[in-house]
Amino acid sequence: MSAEDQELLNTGSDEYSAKNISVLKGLEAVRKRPAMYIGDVGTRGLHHLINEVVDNSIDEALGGHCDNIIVILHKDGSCSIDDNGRGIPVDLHAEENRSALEVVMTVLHAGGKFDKQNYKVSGGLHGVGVSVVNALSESLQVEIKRDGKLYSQNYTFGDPVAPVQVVATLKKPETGTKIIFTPDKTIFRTTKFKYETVLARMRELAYLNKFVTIRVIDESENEDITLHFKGGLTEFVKYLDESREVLHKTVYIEGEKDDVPVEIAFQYNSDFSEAIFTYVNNINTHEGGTHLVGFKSGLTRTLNSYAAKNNLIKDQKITLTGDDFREGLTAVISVKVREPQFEGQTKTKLGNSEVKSAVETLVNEKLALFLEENPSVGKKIIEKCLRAAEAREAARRARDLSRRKNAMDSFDLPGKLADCSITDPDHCELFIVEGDSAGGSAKQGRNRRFQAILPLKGKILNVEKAKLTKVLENNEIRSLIAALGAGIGSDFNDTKLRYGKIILMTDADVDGSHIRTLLLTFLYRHMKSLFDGNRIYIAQPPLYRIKKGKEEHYAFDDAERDSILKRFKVSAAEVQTGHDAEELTEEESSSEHKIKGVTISRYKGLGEMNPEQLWQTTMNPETRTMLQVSIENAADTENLFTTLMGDNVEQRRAFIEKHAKYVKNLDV
Ligand code: 0RA
Repeated sequence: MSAEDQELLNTGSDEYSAKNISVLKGLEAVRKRPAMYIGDVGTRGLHHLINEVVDNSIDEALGGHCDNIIVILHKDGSCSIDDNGRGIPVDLHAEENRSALEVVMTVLHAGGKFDKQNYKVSGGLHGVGVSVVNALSESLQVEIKRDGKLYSQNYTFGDPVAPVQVVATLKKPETGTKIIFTPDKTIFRTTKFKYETVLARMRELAYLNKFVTIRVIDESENEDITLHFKGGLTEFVKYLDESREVLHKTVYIEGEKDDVPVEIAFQYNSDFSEAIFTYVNNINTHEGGTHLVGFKSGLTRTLNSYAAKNNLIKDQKITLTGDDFREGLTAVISVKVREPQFEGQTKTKLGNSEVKSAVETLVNEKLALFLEENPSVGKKIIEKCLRAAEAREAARRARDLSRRKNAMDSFDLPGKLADCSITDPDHCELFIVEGDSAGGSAKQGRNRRFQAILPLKGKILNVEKAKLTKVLENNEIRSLIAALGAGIGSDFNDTKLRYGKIILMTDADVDGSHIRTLLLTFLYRHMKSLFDGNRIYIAQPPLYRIKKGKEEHYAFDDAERDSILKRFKVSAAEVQTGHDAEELTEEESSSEHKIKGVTISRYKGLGEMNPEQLWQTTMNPETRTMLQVSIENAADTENLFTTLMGDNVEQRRAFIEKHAKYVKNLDV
C-alpha cells in the first residue's frame, strides 16, 4: 500500500497496518490455494465465482430484502451481478477502522461478522464469501446503493485501489449491490464463462426461490432470459418431467416444523426411473441425507395407510415396498437448515437428524390431507405403485428361474470382452467400442496390459423407456454390467469396479453420437456414481489425416485441418472445392483426396483406421485427448436425458435445435 493510500484511509494507526497485513495474508492464502476455496481452477471453479456472489444476493432475498437479480456476461469477459437487496453496509467498521464494505470484500468469511439472521451455509464450497471472488479477480468493482447515495470501490487482485467513494446522489430511495469482476487469468485454466452453465444454476435458483426474478444475459451471444416461477417447486418438477407423460396433478407440500422450513413437490410419470432432487439452503445435496430419508419414510407410510384405508389393494398377496412407491416418481425437496452438517464423500449429504423427523411429520400430515382432498390422484398413484409391485414380483420370479444365467448373479465375463492382463482397477481402462470391426482394430491396437475392449453390437436398448426386467434381458447391457463387475442400481458398488476409466469410443457420426447417448443414459440411470467419481470419458478419434510425403498429421475438427493445411500452403477454399469435385455424399464412408501433393483422408468410422493409427491417435495415453464427462447441474442433466431419450419427439427436436452446441459438447 502506498503512503498516499494510507493517508486517504485517514487512519495512520499502527494497529490498522497490522490488521491490513493480516488481511492481505488471508487473501494471499486464497490466491495460493484457490482450490481449497472454490474446488478447482477449471470451469467449475470459475463458475463458482458467479455462484458465490449470487448466493449472497439470494441470502438477501431469503431475508425478504431482495426480489430482483441481474447476471450479465459481458463482451470483455467480465461478469456483473446486480441485486436490489439492502446493499453491503458502507459505514465505518469500528473494529477494523475502515468501511464495512472494504472489510466484506477483503476479509475471509467477513459475512459472519454481520450476524445475519439467515440460513447460513457452512458446508461444501458454499458461503466462502465474496472476498474469495475478489481475491481471484484481476479487477473488481463494487457499487452500492444505500442511504440515498451511490458508492463505489475498485480492487485489483483483492487489493483496494482507493477507499470507498460517493459517486452520485440517488433520485429514488433505492438500495442494492452490483459487483463486476474479471477473473484472474493467471489462476484459472479458462476464464470464459459459459452461458448454459450459468443459466442452469440460475434457473434452479429461480425455481427454488419463487419470489425472486433472475435475468441472465450473455452480451456476446445476444442471449437474454428472465427467470421467474410463481409456482416454485411445482413448476420445477414439471420442468424435470417436461418430456414425460405425467399421471396426475403435482402434489405440493409446504410447512415448517421445529424451525425447519420444508417445501416439497412431486408427481408420478409413466416411466420407471426415480428422480428425487434434494436441496439444503439452495444447495443440491447429491448424496441425499436426513431430509431424503424423512421424505421416503413419510411417503411410504402415508401411501400405504391411504391404500389400506381406502381398500385399494385387492390382491392380498401384494405388499407395497418403498421401491414400489418411487418407480416413476419425480420429486424436489427443499429445506432450510440454520446450521447444516454436511457429510459424505463430496460433502453433499445432510447429517442433521432433526430434519428427518421434521420432513417425515410434515409429509405424513400434509400428504394425507392432500390425498383426502384429491381422491382421484390418490387412486392413480396407488395403481401405479401396484403395477410396480407386480413387475417387481415378476422380475424376482424370473431371476429365481434363471439364477445362474443372470448377469447380476454370475461373475462370468462376457465372451467378447478382450480383458487386460493387470487387475488393479486404478490402472485399468475399459473401451466400450461401437461395432465388431472397430472392436477388432481396437483389440489389435491397444496396450493389452491395461486396456480392455468391449465391442457392442449396434444400438443398445433405450433404458429410459424400458422396465428394469427388460433392461436386464438385453444382451449388450448384460455384457456391460458383467464387464464392469460392480452391479447395478441400488446394488451398484463402486469398490468392485474392475476399471478406473470407462471410455466410450464411437464413430464421429450421427449413429455414433446416438449410441453414445444411449450408453450415457444407461450409465446415468443405473450407475450414477460413476459420474460423481469422474470415471466416464469419451474418446476423441480424429476426423482427418493429412499427409505430405513422409509427414503425417491428424486433425480433430475442421479448424485444425485448415490450420495444418495452411502450413502445407493449401487454403481452406481449395479444400472446399476438393470436396465438391468429389461429390462426397453422406452415405459414403470415407473419402480421400489430393491437393498439391497433400493427401487429406476423412475418417467416418473408427473401423477405417488401422490398429496402429487408432492407437496413435485415440488410445495412447501419451498422445490422446479425451473428454471427461461430468455433471455440472443435476437437475439440468435429468431434463437433458428425459428430453433426449423420451417419447416426446417434438420436444426433442426443439431441444436439440436449441441446445445443439450444448449437446454436441456433451456437457451433461
Ligand atoms: C453484509 C451485511 C449485509 C448485507 C451484505 C453483506 C450483502 C452482501 C452482498 C453480496 C451481493 N449482494 C449482497 N447484498 C448484501 C447486511 C446489510 C444490512 O444489515 O443492512
